[in-house]
Amino acid sequence: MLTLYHHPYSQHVRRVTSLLEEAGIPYKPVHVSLDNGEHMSEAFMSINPNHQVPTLIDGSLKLHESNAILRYLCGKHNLRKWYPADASDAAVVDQWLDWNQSRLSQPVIDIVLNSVFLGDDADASAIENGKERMRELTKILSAALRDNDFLCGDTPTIADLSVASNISQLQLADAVPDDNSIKAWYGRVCEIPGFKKSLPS
Ligand SMILES: N[C@@H](CCC(=O)N[C@@H](CS)C(=O)NCC(=O)O)C(=O)O
Repeated sequence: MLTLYHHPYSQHVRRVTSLLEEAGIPYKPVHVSLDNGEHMSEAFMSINPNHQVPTLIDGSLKLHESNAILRYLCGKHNLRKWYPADASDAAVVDQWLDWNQSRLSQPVIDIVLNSVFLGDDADASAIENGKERMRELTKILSAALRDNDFLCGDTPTIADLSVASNISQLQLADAVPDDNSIKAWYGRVCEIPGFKKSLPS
């Protein structure tokens, strides 16, 4: 059985859990206490030297990077509706997966970490800077969703699970973009049972 090292408030884990739950793939969740520094332990670093969750173990395969894990699961379990076989369709999914990592991720981390988790150590300028960057990203995401129910067309793909996991993180800081297309799309993703199950209770 697969083992997934996770933390309930990790947006990067959330996208993986969503897919595992939605596809009904059995897995053993192992909680890594980021709060107590367990991710920096020798034992965990031997599994993932980047000291990060999610980390997936499947037999002899040890895999980190949430989007790589998503693609692996789709390939292994032939989840073509979540990650299409057609090269151009898959490329559009990849585009949004990469956009999520390279553009959306950091402002989300800056806003949420500093507004919710760092307490007295919070950096107010990082929050402001993150919100400023979010204004541009909101326009890009909103335009992509204007004519489509989901990022890559009429049905959800792993791109939606990945990007929506960051939007759900913004909810913690009450910073979900105030945009009708994004809110309607996020509502649709939240109706996906696997995504719903991945949200912290
Ligand atoms: N690029 C990685 C990022 C994973 C990540 O940043 N995980 C956070 C939790 S949300 C973590 O484990 N942080 C601990 C650390 O970086 O030391 C991915 O997509 O999986």
